[in-house]
Amino acid sequence: MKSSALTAIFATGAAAQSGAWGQCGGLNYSGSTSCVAGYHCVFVNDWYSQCQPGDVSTPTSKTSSTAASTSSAATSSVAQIGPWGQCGGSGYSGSTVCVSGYKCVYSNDWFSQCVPGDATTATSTTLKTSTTSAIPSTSATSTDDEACEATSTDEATSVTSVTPTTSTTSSAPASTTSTTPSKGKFKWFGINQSCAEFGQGTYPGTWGTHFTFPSTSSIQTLLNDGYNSFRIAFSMERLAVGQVTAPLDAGYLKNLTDTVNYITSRGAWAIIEPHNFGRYNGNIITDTAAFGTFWSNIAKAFQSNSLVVFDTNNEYHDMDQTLVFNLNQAAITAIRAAGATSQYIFIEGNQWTGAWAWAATNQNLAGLTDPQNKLVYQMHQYLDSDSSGTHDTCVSTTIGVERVVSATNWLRANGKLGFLGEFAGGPNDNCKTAVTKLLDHLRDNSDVWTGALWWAGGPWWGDYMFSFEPPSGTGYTYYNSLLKQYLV
Ligand SMILES: *[C@@H]1O[C@H](CO)[C@@H](O)[C@H](O)[C@H]1NC(C)=O
Ligand SMILES: *[C@@H]1O[C@H](CO)[C@@H](O)[C@H](O)[C@H]1NC(C)=O
Ligand SMILES: CC(=O)N[C@H]1CO[C@H](CO)[C@@H](O)[C@@H]1O
Repeated sequence: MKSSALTAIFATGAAAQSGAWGQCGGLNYSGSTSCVAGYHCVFVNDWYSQCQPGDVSTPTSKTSSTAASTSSAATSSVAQIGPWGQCGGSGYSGSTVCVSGYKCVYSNDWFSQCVPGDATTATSTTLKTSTTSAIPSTSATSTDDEACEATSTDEATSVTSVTPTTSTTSSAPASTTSTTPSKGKFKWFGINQSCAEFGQGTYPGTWGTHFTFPSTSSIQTLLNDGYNSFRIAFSMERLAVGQVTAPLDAGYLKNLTDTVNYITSRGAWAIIEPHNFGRYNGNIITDTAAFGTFWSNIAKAFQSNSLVVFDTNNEYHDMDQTLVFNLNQAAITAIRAAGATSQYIFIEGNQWTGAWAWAATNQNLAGLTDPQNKLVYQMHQYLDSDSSGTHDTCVSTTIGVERVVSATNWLRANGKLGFLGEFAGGPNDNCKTAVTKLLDHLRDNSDVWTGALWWAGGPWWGDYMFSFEPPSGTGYTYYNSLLKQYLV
C-alpha cells in the first residue's frame, strides 16, 4: 500500500491529530479529537464528528458534547482516521491508520481513504489513470439505416405514466455538505438520446440525411421500462445558425421542443445538451458573452418547463481551464437572468468531463455560483483502456469504481452533487460486472451521486456495441435487465 510509508512520520507526533476529513469524535470513537492545521472538528451526528476546513478558533455552532466527551482519548499515541476519512496521498500529513474495521486504501496519488475492511488484508487498488481520452467517432452517420425514424409526436399511443420519483432523499440542494456516504436512490436514471447531433461538420445539414431526432416510440419503450431521464444531444450550429448569438432556428427548435415535451409531459426529465465540446464550427468558443446569449435564448424557450435540465456543453477538452469556468458561469448567469429559475443546470468540465480526471483537472469549477443553487456536476466515465468508450472490453471488473472514486471524494469534499452523464460497457461478463460495481458505488454514495445515464440510444446506432435503442440494440438487450435494478 502506497501510503504506509507515511505512518512513520506521523507516529512521532506527541498529540495525534486527525487528518483532513478524518473522524475526530463520536460515540465509541477513541481516536484523536484534534485536527491537523487548517481543519477543525465539526459535529456531524452523535456517532461522527469530522475534521473540516476552517480555523480552530472559529468553532461552528454545534460543538459536540460527544466529541468533547471523548477527549480523554487524545492520549493515544497514534491517531486513527474514521470511516471514509483520508489516510494518505501526496501532500497529506495526517494519520495513515484507520479505525478498527476500516483499512487504508489507495485511491489515487492524492488520496487514500479508510474503507470498510480488515487492515490486515490490504488491497492495493492501483488506480489506472488513463492519460488519454480518445476522440470518439460519433460519425456513424449512416444515412441509409432504415432503423431511423422521424420524431412524430402522434406515436404517443401508450401513455403509461412514469412517476418521476422526486424523492426528497436524493434531491438535496447542491449546497448540502455531506460528510458521510449514504446509500439511497438515484434522482435521475436513464439513457442518452442521440441523432440530432449527427452529421457533425455538415451545418446546418439536412434532416433525415445528416441528422434526425430521437424516436418517440423508442423513448416510450424506455419510459415503460421505468427510465426517467433522457439526455438529448443537439448541435449549436443547427440551433443558432451562422453564429453563436443567432436567434434560434424555428424548425430545429420545434423538433427539439417536440422531443422534450414528449418526455416531460410524461413526467420524466429532459436534459438538453449542445454536443459541441466547447466549440462552434470546430473553433473553441472564447466569447463568453456570446455563449451567454445562446443560453439565454434557450432558457427563454424552455423557461416554463421545470423538468428540463440545461447541460451547458458536452465534454470540454483541451481548453484553458479558466475559460471552461467562464463559459459555465456565463451560461448559468444567462439562464437565470432569462427567467428560467426552476431548472437544474448540469456543469461539464475539461478533459472530456472525465470522472477519472475530474479532481485533478476541474477544481476551479467548485467556485461556480448559481443564485438558485441547482448546479449538478456532470461527469462521464467509460471502462475501456483509454476511457474513451470505443472498445467493447473493460480493463477489469473494478475499473469503474477505481476511476470514479476520486470524483466521489471531490464531490463530498467540496459539498457538490454529481451525475454520471455517460457510461457504458460492452456486452460481456467482465464489463457487466464492472458496470454493476460502478453503479453500486454510485448508489452507495447517493448523497453526492444523483444518477447516471447509459450511452446511448438513438435511431441511427445500428449494431453499435452500446446501442440502447429498443427493441434490439446491443446494449439494450444485454443491459436493460441490469440497469432496471437501479431505477429511481
Ligand atoms: C458502542 O458502545 C456501546 C456501549 O459500550 C456498545 O453497546 C455498542 O455496541 C458500541 N457500538 C459500536 C459500533 O461499537
Ligand atoms: C423537423 O422534423 C420534421 C419531421 O417531423 C422534418 O420534416 C423537418 O425537416 C425537421 N426540421 C428540422 C430543422 O429538423
Ligand atoms: C461511447 C461513445 O461514443 N461515447 C461518446 C459519447 O459522446 C461523447 C461526445 O460525442 C463522446 O465523447 C463519448 O466518447
